[in-house]
Amino acid sequence: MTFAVPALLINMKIGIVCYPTFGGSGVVATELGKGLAKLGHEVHFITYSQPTRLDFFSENLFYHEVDIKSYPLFEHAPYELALASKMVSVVKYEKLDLLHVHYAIPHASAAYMAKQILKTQGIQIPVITTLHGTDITLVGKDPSYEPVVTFSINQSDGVTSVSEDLKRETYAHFDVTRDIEVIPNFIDLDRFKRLKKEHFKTAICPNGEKLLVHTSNFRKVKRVEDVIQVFFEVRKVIPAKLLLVGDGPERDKMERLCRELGTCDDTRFLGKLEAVEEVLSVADLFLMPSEKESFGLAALEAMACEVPILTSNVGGIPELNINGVTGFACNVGDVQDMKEKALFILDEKNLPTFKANALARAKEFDISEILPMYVAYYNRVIKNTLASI
Ligand code: GMT
Repeated sequence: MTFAVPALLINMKIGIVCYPTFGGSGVVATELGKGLAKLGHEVHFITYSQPTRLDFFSENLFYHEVDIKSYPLFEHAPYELALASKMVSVVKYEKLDLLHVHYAIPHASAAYMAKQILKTQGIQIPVITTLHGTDITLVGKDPSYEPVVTFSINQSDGVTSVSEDLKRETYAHFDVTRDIEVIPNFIDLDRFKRLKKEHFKTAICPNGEKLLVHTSNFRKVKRVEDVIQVFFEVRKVIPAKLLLVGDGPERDKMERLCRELGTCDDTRFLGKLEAVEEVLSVADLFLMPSEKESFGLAALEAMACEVPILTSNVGGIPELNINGVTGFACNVGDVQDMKEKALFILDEKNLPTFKANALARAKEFDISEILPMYVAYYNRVIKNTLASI
């Protein structure tokens, strides 16, 4: 990786707060932290468990576990308070320059509380909140969270969103007065690339079948049932196999649907896989028929592995998937259209072009292009915050 290093604050001390699990926001936050550490910044992750992709040693990476103390009186342990307390101590003792929280709920409000506590101790800490998607489009809009989400976004010193569409959605549904900087998701093309895995392809598709792949957290919003229905339709026309990567609340239902449609012999549920690039390396088509999707990081990972994508046309997906070029973007739930578009892409006359286009587009989102945007934004926010004291 080669990055253009901005003139200001060469070595920052940055606190990153995220969900450390398999979700897209946690992946973006972890990869961002790793990229910043490679640039020489000191990065402190503050989470309730070790982020999934942070399982190695680096002199610039630190991990602070949030201690969640429970008590018989609590029906739910007060995570937000434990997180705010941990932020206070890490900012104070590690002398951080900035807190960057990913996913508004409850990270932005916990950061606000930490900031106020630190202020009483004479410490000013700028806070940046990155909006990832469901924190705005699903959960955040709910009246049980909306006032706190609006307040904590407005109280952040900087706000970023992962697509223009998510920025529009935020202004449409929340009384947000802050400027929102759009910084898209990114990919490390050194890791996500088409690997030589022909033996794997032969094992799954022994008769040259086309391989369709879907990866997600199997939540309702992902519409995994459409993946299975599209596959069912495609398989009526050409020999094909389906790999489903990930796990979540809809998994059982999806296994039942496969049994009902009689597609089980050609479908494999792989569960949570860390080396997803190995599966993507043998795929012919990636499916993302989501109901809502603020960016679609999983689709970008597929494109980096030279896999065309068939998606819905909602949210920020059209900012990634160029219709008719890198794949197709169809109306949510239009299985017939998706089937026709899938067959068009999978036609050997078209497939090589779609594959090449997918990779070319993915290159525009390489970490080396996007990381400098975060560094420049950090510098701007720190400068503005210091100027306003
Ligand atoms: O629901 C998910 O897909 C997970 C979620 C998350 O926050 O962990 O992903 C969201 O953030 C990703 C990273 O910015 C985006 O690429 C996904 O599009 C977004 N998911 C949705 O909007 C549904």
